[in-house]
Amino acid sequence: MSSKKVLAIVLAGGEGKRLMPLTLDRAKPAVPFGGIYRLIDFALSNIVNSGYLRVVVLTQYKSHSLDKHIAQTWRMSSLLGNYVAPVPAQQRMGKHWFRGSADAIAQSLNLIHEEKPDYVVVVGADNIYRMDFSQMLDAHIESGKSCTVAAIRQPIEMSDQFGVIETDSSDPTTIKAFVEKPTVTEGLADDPTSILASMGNYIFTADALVDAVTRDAEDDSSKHDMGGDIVPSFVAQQDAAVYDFIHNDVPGSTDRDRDYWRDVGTLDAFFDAHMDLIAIHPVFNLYNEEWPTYTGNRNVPPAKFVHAGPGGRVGAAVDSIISPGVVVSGAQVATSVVSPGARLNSWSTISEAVIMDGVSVGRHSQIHRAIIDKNVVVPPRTQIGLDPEEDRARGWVVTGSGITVIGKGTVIEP
Ligand code: ADQ
Repeated sequence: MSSKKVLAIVLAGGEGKRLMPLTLDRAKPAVPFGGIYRLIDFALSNIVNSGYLRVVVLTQYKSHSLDKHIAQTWRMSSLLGNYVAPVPAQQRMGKHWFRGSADAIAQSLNLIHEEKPDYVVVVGADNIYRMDFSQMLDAHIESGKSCTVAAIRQPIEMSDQFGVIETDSSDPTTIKAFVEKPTVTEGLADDPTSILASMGNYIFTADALVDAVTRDAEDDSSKHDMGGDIVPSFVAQQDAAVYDFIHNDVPGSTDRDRDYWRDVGTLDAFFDAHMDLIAIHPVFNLYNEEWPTYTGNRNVPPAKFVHAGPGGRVGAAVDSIISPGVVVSGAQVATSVVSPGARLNSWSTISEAVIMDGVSVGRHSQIHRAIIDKNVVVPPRTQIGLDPEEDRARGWVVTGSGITVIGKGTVIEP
């Protein structure tokens, strides 16, 4: 690992419109994930496991639960100068909040001036993956460029969701072109069905980043976006390198989950990423102790499974993640992720579902292919996810692939 001084910046101000209603009153990086985590825990765990212990988290939109989570979970000992600090929009460049993600950095340049790092690692906060940024830093230093963009192959039909990178075979590490969210019709030479997508993770030589965002802040024609404006400005000067995620080797990874990376920006992707966790041979393995994913320790009792008899049913779960503090009382759970404090009562059936904190499911209810946000009360004999038309008529969100989503705290009419 390089002994250079590194500051990590987590961009955590995204609104997450496409995750509504889960982002109705929380920032996207604070959305719960995987039973006991929040999305930002994956980026922060990668940073800390990479050995970078000075971290600022740039927040803006509905940041209360994010701030609380960071304060409770990620406060590090300041003895060695280590910290994870949430920083709200500073309004240093006029009375607006952050415009784009580059403006968030421009407004917080004082943090870079104070810390005087050699390199700045800038990462998004809403992807699920494991990555060792110290390996990417070694490649950044070796490339001699001022900006390095992490990249992964993605299906060509998803090109309009990503920054798309072009290189040429004579010099495969220099980025020749970078276009933010284009519609691409021609794939890679060796794989026409794929494009090389930016993962939204960057390493900059610190002085070059300061120059670029300072110049960008004064440019009224810019949208002040990292992918849309800052990266292309380095590419235009042939000063950007690509780091292919395929070369990143995180300790304890398996062949199955080594290149796992998922952008969970939509409800369907968010749901599918949960199903990835509970697959029998998980494509993303939470149980890798060599590269742990950290989160808050909540002091709740162990999960309990009750046979609610006589005449009742065995409380059971299979192919599922059941968090501490859950009571499965005579309910049958399959292929689901259940968060702390959920109460699942007799004769109810829950399958292919994401059940968040404190949800209670009354007797004889059925839940299938659904995401139920925190503290929702499901009364007895309720059906969720069985009839999309009926679910929509009740005011619930139903996604394109038929996942029903019920927002935080909804008390469903019996
Ligand atoms: P998007 O995720 O669509 O694409 P963006 O909405 O800017 O880009 O979000 C990137 C990260 O920045 C997220 O973590 C978000 O929360 C945060 N963010 C956005 N605006 C912010 C602001 N004003 N202040 C602080 N944080 C902010 C990006 C890249 C693409 C790349 C995909 C990969 O732009 O090139 O392909 O990520 O998912």
